[in-house]
Amino acid sequence: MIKSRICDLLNIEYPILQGGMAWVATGELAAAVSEAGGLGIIGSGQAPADWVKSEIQKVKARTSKPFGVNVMLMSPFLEDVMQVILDERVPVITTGAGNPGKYVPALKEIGTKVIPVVASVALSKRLERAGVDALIAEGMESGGHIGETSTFPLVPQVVDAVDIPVIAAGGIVDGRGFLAALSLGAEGVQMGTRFMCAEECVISPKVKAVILKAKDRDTAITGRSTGHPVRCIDNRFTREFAQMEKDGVPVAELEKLGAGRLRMAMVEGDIENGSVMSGQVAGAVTRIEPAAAIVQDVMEGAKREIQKLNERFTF
Ligand code: TUI
Repeated sequence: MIKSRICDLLNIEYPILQGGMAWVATGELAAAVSEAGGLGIIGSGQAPADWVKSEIQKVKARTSKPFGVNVMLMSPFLEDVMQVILDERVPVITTGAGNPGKYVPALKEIGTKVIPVVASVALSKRLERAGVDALIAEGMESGGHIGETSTFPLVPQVVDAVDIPVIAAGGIVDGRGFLAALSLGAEGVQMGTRFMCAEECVISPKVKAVILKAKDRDTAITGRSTGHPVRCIDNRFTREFAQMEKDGVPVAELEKLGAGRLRMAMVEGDIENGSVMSGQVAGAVTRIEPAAAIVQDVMEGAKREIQKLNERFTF
């Protein structure tokens, strides 16, 4: 049993959150993770509010345990999605790609726990002052939209800067990473890439195959020139995009080129022309298995690692 303030705050058994990945984390996956004792999170991405509502209802039909919704703050449907979260009294909201400060009072008023994803100490301090319940400090080992600091330097600096609980994300895939995160001062972890290969994850099997085949150096970052760096599996599209950035193609044109690519990969299974967003840990994901097996493996692995440390070192 490894319990933390995160378990009490969120009313969950294990301090493991499943990343709210756009086009990936549907109600099926979120329900499976929550039912397994972690926190499943629906990824609303740039989806319209009625899609988010139906995924919330899917989770509620499958589990009575707490779950979350991730809100991508660059979504064109942001206000409507926030309203659905309020109407449905979603237990937990995580946010990404921006500052959710102005939404905190309304969410807190109905008892929704607010846990923004941050990539810097400055935003962490601002959000603690705004009254959020916890933070997810996400290193740039993560897939998708990322900051510029890696998990090892980021997490302890955020932990030292705030009093609220911190959850580590980015580069965590097993019990070793879980334990490392706790050593850095985190009280829980969020994992995305490994849950992409959960049986309950509804993405194209072609994407799962790409993750399983990936090695340690198979991701690439594009979009730095647009101000929105994104980590994906290196493919035809990332190479074309990188060349255009090098050639100085205007930002507006690059953004147009990137639109719809995540769906193209995750839903349509176009693994060469779509954005196969994935963390650097893709190389360490080796099998497709139920979400519950992933949660159990991380917890069991962490306990084994504690034993190993005690055998290997004298404290
Ligand atoms: O949000 C993510 N990862 C994502 S979102 C996404 S969907 C997407 N679609 C099209 C273009 C781009 C993305 C795919 N992956 N992770 C959480 C995260 N948030 N990582 C980094 C940040 C972040 C970055 C800057 C949070 C706040 C921030 O600064 C805001 C401020 O105002 O200071």
